[in-house]
Amino acid sequence: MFLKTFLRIAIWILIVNPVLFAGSILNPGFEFADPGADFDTPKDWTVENYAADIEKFIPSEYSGSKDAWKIDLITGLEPYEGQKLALLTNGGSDVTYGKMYQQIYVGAGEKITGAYFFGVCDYTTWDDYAYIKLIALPGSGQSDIEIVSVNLLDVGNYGSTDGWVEFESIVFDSSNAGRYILECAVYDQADSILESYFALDGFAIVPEPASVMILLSGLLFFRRK
Ligand SMILES: [Ca+2]
Ligand SMILES: [Ca+2]
Repeated sequence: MFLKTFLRIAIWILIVNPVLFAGSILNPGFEFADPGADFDTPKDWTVENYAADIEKFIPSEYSGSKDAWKIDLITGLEPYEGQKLALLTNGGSDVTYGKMYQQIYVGAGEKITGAYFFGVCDYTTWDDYAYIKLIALPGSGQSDIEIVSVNLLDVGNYGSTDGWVEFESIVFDSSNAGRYILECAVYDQADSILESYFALDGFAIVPEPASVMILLSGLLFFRRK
């Protein structure tokens, strides 16, 4: 009797649960845009200052140098996946950051993956920085979770990452699964004259095979008894 009940619950967790409670991000690959006056923004993402939905990132000439960038400045940066990517910048002497965010759900046994590019036109000690993080909803009892944190010191003066850098979050469990604000931003550390860029693409919420294995091994353990 107990075994039957347990098997039913286990099967429900394995089959029904991922369908009902699988995580979701809207427009995770930035393939869809909301038309804007100066630039299109990524659909389903709330944008502050500059976050553009573009087909290719070709750095324009601006006040900051890109002498140590590790991408071809002429051909630019192609999307990591699909036809489009999102580009954030803190450019503009009166704008100190660019940001986009949306509320997401991430389930137990899942992790968030994707790719970013970070390029600075600034130098130490004006350490511009960028991040991807989950912000806990008020009253949820959860804590903020950092996914990516990258700083001018990581790429050097007037430097950049070597193209796209793949990232993945922690694997969530029943204690921290739930709703969060997924926020991506690039900030000026001190001056806002020399800009930096943070490109993002290919976000996904994927099941971690190990957590499925733990469920399956638990099931086999009970079968043996
Ligand atoms: Ca894309
Ligand atoms: Ca700056």
